[in-house]
Amino acid sequence: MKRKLVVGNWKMNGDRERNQILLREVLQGLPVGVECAICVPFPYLAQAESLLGGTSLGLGAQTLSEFDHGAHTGEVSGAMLADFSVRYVIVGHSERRALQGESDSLVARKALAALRAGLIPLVCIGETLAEREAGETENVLQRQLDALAEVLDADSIGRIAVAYEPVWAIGTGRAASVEQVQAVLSFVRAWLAGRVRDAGDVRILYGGSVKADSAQALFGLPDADGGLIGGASLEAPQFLEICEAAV
Ligand code: G2H
Repeated sequence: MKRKLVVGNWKMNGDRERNQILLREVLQGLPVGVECAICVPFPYLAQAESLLGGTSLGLGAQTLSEFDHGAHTGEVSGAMLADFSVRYVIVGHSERRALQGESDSLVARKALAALRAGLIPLVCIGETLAEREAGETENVLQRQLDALAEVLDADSIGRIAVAYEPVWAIGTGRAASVEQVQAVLSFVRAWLAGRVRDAGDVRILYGGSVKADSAQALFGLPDADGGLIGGASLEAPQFLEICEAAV
């Protein structure tokens, strides 16, 4: 049976001392029966790799280059991430789409680069508040998903995870309602079913202001396979409660 996946996205937070405390606390309370991971900033990959070695907490990164090597100053390749025991990589987070101008097609190429390196891309999609209020949610998601299918073949799509993160719910404390989330997750599942044979095996996560008190209801939705957790992953007790809610 497909276990749920809960991934902490530290974003640009942490330092060596705090990371060590946080990771030790998380490792002490990690539940079984759920797959958990944390996506740390690049400079802390080595530290996290050594603390996580031999544990069941997976290591992830927050982005990668679309290229495998070469003259791309400041970029980090999938192979480099794999070299630090990274298993997951977030691609297309809305903060990068908005602040770094990452396009739908670049996100798709990054997902492909992750798969080439043997990583699992967590591909983020989601609409802004203006798009939702204009009734454009499904069109936006369709466009973001279709861009993936331009670059990834069916087998590759079967190896990604999709994270639905409504932009208006990110870091705002305003999580989407369970009805809103399920409606989108089933839309994504239907899109997957049109492209891959075992669409039910592809994990679809929800992200956006998930907290310990909202996690259970969100993870209980028929098409929810886990969550991508930002702010709440920076405090061990809260992150652990969220992981527990996915068991
Ligand atoms: C959405 C989420 C993690 P938060 O960005 O990717 O962050 O839980 O803080 O809204």
